[in-house]
Parts: sequence; C-alpha cells; structure tokens
Amino acid sequence: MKYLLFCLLFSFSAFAQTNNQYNLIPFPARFVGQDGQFTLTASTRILVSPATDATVRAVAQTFASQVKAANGLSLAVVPASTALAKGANISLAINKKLALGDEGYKLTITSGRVTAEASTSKGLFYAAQTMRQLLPLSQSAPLTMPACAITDKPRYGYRGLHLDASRHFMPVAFVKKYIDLMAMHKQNTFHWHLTDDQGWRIEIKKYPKLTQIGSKRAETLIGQYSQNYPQQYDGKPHGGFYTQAEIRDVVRYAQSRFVTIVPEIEMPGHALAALAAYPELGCEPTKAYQVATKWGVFDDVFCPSDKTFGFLQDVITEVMTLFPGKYIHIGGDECPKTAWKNSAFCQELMKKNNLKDEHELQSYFIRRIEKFVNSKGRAIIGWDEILEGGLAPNATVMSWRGTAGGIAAAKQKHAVIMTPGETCYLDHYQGNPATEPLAIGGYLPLDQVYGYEPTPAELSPAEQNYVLGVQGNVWTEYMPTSEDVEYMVFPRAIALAEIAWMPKGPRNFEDFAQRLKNHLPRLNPIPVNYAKRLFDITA
Ligand code: TNX
Repeated sequence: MKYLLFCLLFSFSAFAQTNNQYNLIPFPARFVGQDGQFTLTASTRILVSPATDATVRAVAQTFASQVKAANGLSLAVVPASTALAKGANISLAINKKLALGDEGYKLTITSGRVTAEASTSKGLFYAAQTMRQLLPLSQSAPLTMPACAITDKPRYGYRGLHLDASRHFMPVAFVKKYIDLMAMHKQNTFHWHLTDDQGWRIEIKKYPKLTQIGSKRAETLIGQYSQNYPQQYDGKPHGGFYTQAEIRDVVRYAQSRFVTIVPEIEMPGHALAALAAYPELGCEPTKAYQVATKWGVFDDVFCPSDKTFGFLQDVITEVMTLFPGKYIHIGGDECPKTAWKNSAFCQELMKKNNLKDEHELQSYFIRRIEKFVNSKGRAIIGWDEILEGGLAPNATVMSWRGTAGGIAAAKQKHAVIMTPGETCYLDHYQGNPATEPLAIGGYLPLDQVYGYEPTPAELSPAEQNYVLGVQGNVWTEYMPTSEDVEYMVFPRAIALAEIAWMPKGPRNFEDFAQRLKNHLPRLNPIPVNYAKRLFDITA
C-alpha cells in the first residue's frame, strides 16, 4: 500500500500541485526570489577576496571547473582588487563579521553582480554549491542565475554519509565521486568503514599481514549458505585495500570539498579479517581463523589482552597520521560475548578489574581505547552498543538500533549522531522488494527518509544540544559494485542531506519531491546510477 502511494506521488500528482521554480537541495534557510537574472558570459570573472587566501582561491577554482564541466564555460579567477575586476562579475569574499557560523553564507544575485560572502572558505564553498544548482542544466541554454537573496546556514554541524568498503571493496575513484556528491548536497562528514569480518581494507605498515591476508576472502561455498542469507552470495572471491598513499590522496581530495573523513576501525567485534592475519589477537591464538566468507555476526572477536591493545594502539597511531579529523570511529557494535565467556584469561581479567559481566568487559575495552585516543588529542565515536556496561567518559554515540541509544546517551550528556535503521539505512529496500534488487531487511522509501526528525522530542532543550547531526549508513553486503551503491544511495542520501541542513520545521515532501525531480538530471552527465526507474525521469 505504501509503495503504491509512493508511485502515485511520483508519477502524477505531486509535481503538478507545487510550483517551486528554485530547485535548490538542501533548500536554504532564508530565500527571497527576485525579478531578473544574472547572465554568465565568457568575460564574467570570479573575484576572490582576500586573494592572498589560498583556500578561497581554491574554492573559486573548484567552482570554475564545475561550471566548465556542467555548462562548458571557462571563468577566470582573479583577485578582487585588479582593475579587470570591474563589471558584471561573481565575487567570493571572506567577511569575518558575518554571524552565520563557520558554514553559513550570504548570496546575493542581481542582474549586475553576484556576491557571495562568508566568514570562512567553507561557507564560500557552500555558496558556490548553491550557485551550481541555480545554473541551468543544459549546455545550450543561456547561462543565467535567477536574482535572489539567500542567507543560509546548516541546522546540524554533522551531516554524514557512511560507506562500508569491507563487505565489498570500493575503488578510490568511486570514493572521490561519493565525496563529491556529498559535498554537492552540503554533507560534511564521510564515515569510511574500513575493517570488518569480511575484509581489512587499510594498509598498516607495521602489520603487513592485515592486507596480505586480511584483505582477501575466498568465495562462499554453496554448503555454507545460511538460513538467514539464502542464495545471497555470488560464489566469487573478493579482495582489495587502500594503500596509505591512496588514503592520503582521498583525504586531500575530501579536504578540498570540505568533507571530514571519520575512519572506522572495528573492535572488539567484526574482527575476523584481523584475526585471520594475526591469530594471537583472538582468545584462541592457535585457531585457524579465516576471513569471513558469509555475512552476519561472528563469535570470534578481539581478546582484551595487552597484545591486542598494543596492536590496536599501533593501528590507531597509523590511522591518526593519515586522517587529521577529530574523530576515530572504533565500532563497538555486535560483539558476541561467547569467546570471552569461554576464555580463562578473560574471566581472570574481569575478576582483577571487578567487572561483573562481559558487558562491563566490553566497556573496559572501549574505555581503554578511548583513553589512548584522547591522549593523542582525538575523540572516539562508537555504535550504540558502547552504552553497554557504562559509556566511556568522552565518547560520541552513533544511534543505529533505533533512537533509544541516542536518547540515553544525550541524557548522560554525551554527544550523539542519529542513524536509526528505520530512517537512515540506505541498504534497505527503497521500492517494491518484488521488483527491486536484493537488499537487506527493511523497507525505507524516500518519503520515510524525508519525514525523519533527527532530534528526539523526548529530549529536553538542553539535552537536544547533544545531537550533533544525522547520517545515512550504507552496508554493502548486497552491493558488489559502485553502481549498485549509487542505485541504493541516491536519491535517498539527498533527502538526508536536506534534513541535516534545513531549519527545523514542518517539511513538505511534495515540495522536496518536485525539486528533486528537477535536480536529479544534474547527476546524469556525471554520471550517477541513481534509482531512476523509481522516479519516472526520462532526461
Ligand atoms: C548491522 S549497523 C551492522 C552491520 C551490517 C548491517 C546490515 C551496524 C552497526 N552493524 O555490520 O552490515 O547490520 O547487515
């Protein structure tokens, strides 16, 4: 029934009922449309101020290359002070007095001039993304932007999108494209899931076997197909990892798009690929651990030994040299306690530390890692299972099993990122499961994503301040290729991007759907394999 409604909405009614001629996504906080337009020509220049600021110049150059790619026009970037700068130009200027936060901007478009102002180059970058969306789609159309006055800033400081590169390796070129698409929609945090049972994907110099052994998995044998995942394996071996040079390149690229990368190193569970490489890190050091060839949750996890902590600290140390951002995601989800229950070492450790059960042992594990990460001036994020047995003092909680974990964490005065499965899991079906590609579990159509309010009403105004933002998660068990990822992620990630940016208030799905329908063809020349057939788009 829901699916039917969804189709109806897209095919016939919604677009006819509203008439939003400004197809901006996310829609700006304050927008006043005006008469007239600014026309870009071969003599239009991009003026930068201060011209001595390399980041402002870089924003202008990126914008110029995006206009060139989309519309075929070359725009020169020049210092605002040059004599050439007179006339009908586009000015990008830092204005420290603007009180719109470090991501906000003001954009004024008249027939004579375009002025973008922000207190940071990041704000100017977002002004440029808005300008891109105001330009026409077609190369042949006259290049105009409608006159308007925009004052814009995001609702949340954390606007995230996640990608699981472990279940299926995703090439560097795709990761950059993904970051580009995030930035186009003003998302600012890329959560890169780099390790899991089925593959270790990041080169660690001190532990070469992590990638020599841990990045490769054998094909799944028919006899291994499980009840829960019948016929959902492709019968092929898989592998792949990112060298440190590639990671540095991606990090630099993301910086140029004002996207921060949060790397995730999973612990204590989802660790089979690491154990296959270094069995001494498990509770049964003589066991022949294998990189998992099936999906699911596995009993073999990191043993909380000094050897394991030494290893993880070494790994995190290398990870911190590659990723300059504040956060290291340490996983923490789905850690079965069987191996710890059966381990004499673990039972002894629990006694010594007065830990009453294995949940407290998990908390001990996370706290010990947090202490190390904090000692290096960084902070941890963990999935909501890190609430078990007591939260580490400075941890940020990612609430994925619904919103309860996020609510509990905010009440304990911990920062929270909302990623509940029922509204933020882009690996769920987006249309009728009978005709859609195989997906995991739930059903999450676009309107349900768009209807999500990330700050739980159960929280007091003071507690609400702990909600940093919202993120879409993309687990790739059933997305072997980057085209599959694009199909599942777009356009639902665009709905999340708007939710994360737009001020709180009643949202109108029909208005969004209309803007989206006009916006999606912008992705065609890139190209992006978004779920076109669900959106009746022929462009
Ligand atoms: C649960 S969401 C997981 C992932 C799986 C996903 C889908 C979360 C923190 N853990 O390891 O990929 O379900 O199967």
